[in-house]
Amino acid sequence: MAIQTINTTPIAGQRPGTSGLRKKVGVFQQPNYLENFVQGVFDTLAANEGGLAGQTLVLGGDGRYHNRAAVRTILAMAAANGVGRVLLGRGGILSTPAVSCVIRKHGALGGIILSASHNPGGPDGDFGIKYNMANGGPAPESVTEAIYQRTTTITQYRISDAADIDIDRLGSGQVEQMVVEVIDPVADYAQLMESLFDFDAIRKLFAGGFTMRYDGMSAVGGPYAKAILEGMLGAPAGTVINGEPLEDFGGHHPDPNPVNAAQLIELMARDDAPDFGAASDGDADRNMIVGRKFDVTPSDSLAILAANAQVAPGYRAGLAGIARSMPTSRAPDRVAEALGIPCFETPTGWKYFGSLLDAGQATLCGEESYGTGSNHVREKDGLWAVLFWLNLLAVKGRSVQQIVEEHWQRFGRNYYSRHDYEGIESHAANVLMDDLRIKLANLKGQQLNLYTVDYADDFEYTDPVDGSQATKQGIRIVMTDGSRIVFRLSGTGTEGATLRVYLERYEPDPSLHHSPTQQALAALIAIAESVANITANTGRAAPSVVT
Ligand code: VG1
Ligand code: CO
Repeated sequence: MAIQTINTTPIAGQRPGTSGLRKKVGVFQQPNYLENFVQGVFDTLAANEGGLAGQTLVLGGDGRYHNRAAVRTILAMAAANGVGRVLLGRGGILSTPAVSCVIRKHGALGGIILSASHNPGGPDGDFGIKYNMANGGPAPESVTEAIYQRTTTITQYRISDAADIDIDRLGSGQVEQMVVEVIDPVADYAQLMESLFDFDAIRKLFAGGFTMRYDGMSAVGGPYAKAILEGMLGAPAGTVINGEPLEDFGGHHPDPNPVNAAQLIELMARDDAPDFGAASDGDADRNMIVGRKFDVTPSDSLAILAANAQVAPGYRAGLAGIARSMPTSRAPDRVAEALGIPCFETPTGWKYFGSLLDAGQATLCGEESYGTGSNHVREKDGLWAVLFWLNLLAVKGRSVQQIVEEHWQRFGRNYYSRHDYEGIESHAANVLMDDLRIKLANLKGQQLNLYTVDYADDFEYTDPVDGSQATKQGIRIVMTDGSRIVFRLSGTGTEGATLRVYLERYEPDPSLHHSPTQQALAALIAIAESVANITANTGRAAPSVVT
C-alpha cells in the first residue's frame, strides 16, 4: 500500500456546465481524464477549506456505466489526498437529492456526485461528475471555475494503490488512513421524507384503492420509490415500473417528459389508467406528474404545490418565498403574490437557488425542466415532488386534473412550452444567439404578429444574498401582455449545441383554458421563428423535442 504521485498534463475542456462536467463515457475513459478533474476538486478544497484531514466527503452516483470504475478511482485518490472519511452509497449508488440529504445530515464537507442526470448512459452514452458543498448544494460558479482553472495547470495527481474495498457490503472499511463507510443509499433520505409529509394520509389513500404508476426509467429513482411507495406507504407491488437501475438505463433516455416517458404516458392515456402517474430521471432529481389523460407542466406543478403547501406537515408553517428559474413560467409568481411572499427569478440551474434557501428567503423552488424542490435539501428532488402530490391528493380527495383546473380558475392559466433543437452545429447556434443579441436593442415597442414588445434583453442576475453576478443567461422577448419568448443554449449537452426556445402566454379567462398548448402558443411560435431565423440558422424545420 503506497500513495503514488503520478505526473499528468492538463486536458482541455474540463469546465463544468449547468450541472457539473458531462462528457461522453469515452472521454472520461481517457487516461488521466477523471483523475485530473478530481485532483482539481481536491486541490481547490485544500486551498479553500484549509486541508482535507479529518473531513468527511459523501460519494455516490446514479449507477450508470462507468460509475463503479469512477468510484474506485475517487476512493483511491481521496485516501491519497488525506480525506478523513467517505460516506459511500452501497454499490456506489446515491441519487442526487440523497447525496444532498446525507451531506447535510452528517455534517460532511461536501460530496461528489457521479451522474450525467437526464442524459443517456451506457458505453456510448454520457458520464458526469459534480461537486456539492457543505450545504448539500451544487458548488457555485466561483468554485467550479476555480476547479476548472486548476485543471488547466495541473502537473500531478495523488492516488493510492491499496486493494479495492467491497463497496457492495454495508459497514466500515479502510483505504490507507481513510475510513470508508458503505451506507444504505435510501435510509437517511426516506427518514427525511417521512418528516415532511403525512405518510398516514398517503397510506390510507393507497389502502382505499388509489392506484399509481411510478416509472423509475431504469435509473436510480427505482430503489427509492420502491422502498418508500411500496415499502413504507403500502402501495401494491408493481406500482413502481422500470425500478431496477441499469448501467444503460435499458437503452432509454432517462428524462421524464412526455416524449421520453412514452410508456407511462401511454398507460395514463388509457380508459383504465391508474389515478396518478409519475417518473424521475437518471439521478432522480427530476419529476414528471401525470394524471389520468392529463399531463401537468412543471411550472404549474410548482405553483400548485406552493398554493397548497399547508397540506404537508413540513410546510404547515408557511413559505418564506418561492424561487424559479427565469425561463420557468410565471404561474408561481401569481401564487406568491396571493400569499404576499416574494418570488425570485434566477438563472437556469439549481446552484442559483442555494443562497436564497440558505438565507431562509425561499422555501420552494422549481424549474420548467421537470425540477421541483425545497429547503429540505439543496438539490431538486423528484420523489419529494411525487410525495408532495400524493399528500395533496390524499388531503383534497380530487383528481390531478381537477386540482390543476381549479388552480387555473383561481389564478389564470400560463400556457407554456419548451422547444428543443438538439445536437445542432455549435457555430450555427452561436451565430443565432449573436444575431439575436444585435437585434435586441431595436425590438422594444415593435409590433410582432398580435403582440407588442415591452422589452427585450439578455438576462443578467445579481444574487440578492451574496451579490454574485451572472450574465448572458438567456435572451428574452417580453410582450406588453406578459407573454414571453426566451432563447438559451443548453449547458448540459455533450454533442454540438442545443437551442432551447421557451414560450409562455398568460390566459386569465377560464373559458379559454382548454386549448391545445401548441395552438394557444402558435402566434408566439411564429414570432420566435421570424425573429431568430431558426430554420435558416439551424437547418431544422422543427424542434426535436417539444415539452
Ligand atoms: C438543463 C435544464 C436546467 C437543469 C439542468 C440540470 O440545463 O434546462 O433547468 O437545471 O438541465 O438538470 P440546460 O443547461 O441543458 O438547459 V439535471 O436533472 O440534468 O441535473
Ligand atoms: Co437530474
